[in-house]
Amino acid sequence: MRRLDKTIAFVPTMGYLHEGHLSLIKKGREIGDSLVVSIFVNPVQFAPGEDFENYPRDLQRDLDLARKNGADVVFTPDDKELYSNDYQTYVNLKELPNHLCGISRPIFFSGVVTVVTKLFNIVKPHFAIFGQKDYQQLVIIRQMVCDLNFDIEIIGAETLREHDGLAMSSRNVYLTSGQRNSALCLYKSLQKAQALLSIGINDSEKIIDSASEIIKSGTNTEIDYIAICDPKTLIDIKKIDRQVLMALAVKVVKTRLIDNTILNP
Ligand code: PAJ
Repeated sequence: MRRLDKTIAFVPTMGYLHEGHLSLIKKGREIGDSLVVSIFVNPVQFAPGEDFENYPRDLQRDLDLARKNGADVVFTPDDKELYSNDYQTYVNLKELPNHLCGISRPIFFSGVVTVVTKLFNIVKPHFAIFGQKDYQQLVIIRQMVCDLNFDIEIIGAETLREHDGLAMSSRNVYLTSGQRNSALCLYKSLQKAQALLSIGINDSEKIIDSASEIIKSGTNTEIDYIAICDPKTLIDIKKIDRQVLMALAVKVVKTRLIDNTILNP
């Protein structure tokens, strides 16, 4: 495609595709002359004890969905194809992973950035699309592309939600119906935060306390973090006097869920 002077759009995923993934795929279809989707449950971004083995997989269904939504190529390498027995190289960032999800998942972003680097080198896209649902991941990929001089435009895409606000995620299948109900506390606390800010409460601590109350009032919920921070550096902000990122991670029994929003004063 490059030799034909055609552009390549790329959507990396770990599969078990949902509407959120499909919205990225549709965007990719619009942006590039050709569209590559990858499906690869990347072992090096899971720590021991996390859900690598149980991560939901359904390749046949994914291939059908990818094809129906406009993918020209679906790249589905196996583990040994990307990580041979003598594999040695990992890509790490100095600052951005030391916040939010990186604190409780210390090897996660090294694994993500390593696989995305490899996928970029294999696919050689002009554009790559990532969801804002994984906001820290998006910021980190943008930084890596800039730092390592990849000639790739990174495009951020909006978070798709279920009708009641729950952010779509492959991991939502782990939730029982009771747990799914508890999981709504993530979205509710983000909405409440914007409501508080709109009536002039701009103290991050107060907004985080209110979110924390909402989450704790749900059954079987355990807060990993709630943060209000600069959307580029991810450094905490105490007084909200400009656009900020509010991000949170909550465990509902064993399922760790994340969500975020941009708050506007
Ligand atoms: P995965 O969780 O499969 O997500 C693939 C892409 O879909 C990511 O860019 C993610 O932000 C986006 N996405 C997930 N849920 C979404 C939603 N509700 N709305 C819109 N977009 C959504 O993120 C990964 O895989 C991996 O870390 C990967 C980048 C593929 C590296 O292994």
